[in-house]
Amino acid sequence: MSRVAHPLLPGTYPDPSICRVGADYWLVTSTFEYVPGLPVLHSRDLAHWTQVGHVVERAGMLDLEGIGSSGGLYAPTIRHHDGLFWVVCTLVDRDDPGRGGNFVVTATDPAGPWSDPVWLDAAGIDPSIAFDADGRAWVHGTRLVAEPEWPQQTEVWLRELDRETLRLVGPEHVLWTGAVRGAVWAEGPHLLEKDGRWYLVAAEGGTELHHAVAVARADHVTGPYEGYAGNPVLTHRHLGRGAGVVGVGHADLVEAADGSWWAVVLGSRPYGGLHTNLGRETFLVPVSWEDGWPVLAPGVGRVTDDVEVPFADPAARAGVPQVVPSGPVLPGDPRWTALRAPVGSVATPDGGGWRLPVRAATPAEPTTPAFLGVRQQHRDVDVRAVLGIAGLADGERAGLVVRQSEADHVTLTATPTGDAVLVRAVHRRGGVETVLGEAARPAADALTLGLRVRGQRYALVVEEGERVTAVAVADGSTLDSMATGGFVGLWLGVVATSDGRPTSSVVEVRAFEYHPREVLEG
Ligand code: 6LW
Repeated sequence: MSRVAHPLLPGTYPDPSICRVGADYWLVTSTFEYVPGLPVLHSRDLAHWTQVGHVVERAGMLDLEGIGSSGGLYAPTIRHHDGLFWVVCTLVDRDDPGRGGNFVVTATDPAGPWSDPVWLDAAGIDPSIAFDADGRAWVHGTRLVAEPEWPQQTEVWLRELDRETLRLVGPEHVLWTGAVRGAVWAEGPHLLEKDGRWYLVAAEGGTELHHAVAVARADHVTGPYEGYAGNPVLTHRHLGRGAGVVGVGHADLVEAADGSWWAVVLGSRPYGGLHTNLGRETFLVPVSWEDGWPVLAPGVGRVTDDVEVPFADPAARAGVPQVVPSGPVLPGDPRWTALRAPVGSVATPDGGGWRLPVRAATPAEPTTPAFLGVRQQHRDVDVRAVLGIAGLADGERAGLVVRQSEADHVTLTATPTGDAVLVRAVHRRGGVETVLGEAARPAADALTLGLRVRGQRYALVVEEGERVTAVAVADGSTLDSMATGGFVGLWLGVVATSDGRPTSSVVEVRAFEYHPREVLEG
């Protein structure tokens, strides 16, 4: 018995895509405006995952400058064929539909390096790629229907990819517009070949509460595709808002080494009302086949609290996903992300923290502020940042940020003002700033700022030895994507800004710690 606690990947790991090569499973997820982008995770048992790198990890590999929050890198697909790993993905600018598009990258080692992106001549989002028995590559994706029968009607298209030139060639085929008439966003399509038939697995209903997984099949990759009479094959849309996991969809199927089948899906765990601060997370469901059709979560029909993976490593502690170590987040930890481009941070000589150049940009702009952060992966978590602020010029500030987007975030920053340090908590909500609280401290070279997150209560604190003083408490239920729109959960990080003035200052992030407060069993 090897029961694996859900979610498989806590925090913002949406749109999971998975493939197996021999004994190894590889998984990628969306990262939007955060870089490095598209984490690559590895597992030997589907249960325990270790991040080995990122697909988009070189400066300049993709230009995300100016791309607003919840734009950026959407819904990658990872596949392996003939010694090569393939990732197809979309770079989205929600304010400029003419920018970005679908691209393909390849690597011989999924840990990288990945090739520079090659843009595909195809509109829409959520590209996927499948290889047939002859080695021909078939790219498919989702796009809005040109003359829709209903608003936000989308269609799944397919074209062959020339593997040498990486160009789409031959005729285009429209495969599918969803199982349900009137359903929005038939999306996240993945084609797979099994027992001489082609299966199209696609999400529909939109990525929020009505999300679902549907399936169609055909004798030829180009169709015609016949929808399954048992659709949808997985959804939580009928469970209501009180369900422990909502918005389940966007499945990718994989055959395990023992011949069993599995699907990774996204879903969200609301708390404190219909609020999903942890974003869309990755879950695992078993798959069986009946009469030539897949049954997701047979006998249960839903994502469960935990899942039995017979071949999972029993020595690994259940309930402790390996992507979430507790304690200091050191430079080199793959959880660190910046916004849109690297920020020029350098590990401190002791390797315990960062030297972070201050930037003129603030977190309110869709550019690259001096920000380094990690996903909020737990409902209850303590964060502590020890900040060396001696290098800040008067009026510059450095501190912590609870981030949803440019328009919605909370900062707790320290500003040297001569003989004192002003600590201020500000909530930027829908683009409007409100000071939540202030505290003055004597001038100092270093300061420890912290977050005490308990459900929707985000206490912003100053730590002085054992003494912990709350400067303000922010309401987390104003920050999640249900409240603000968008596709991401919250990030917790450090930020340093001169608020628009030219600067060459450097802040020392001497330590950044992330301590989940949930009691982990095992
Ligand atoms: C993604 C789409 C979706 O491209 O959300 O869940 C979008 N569905 O498939 C962003 O993650």
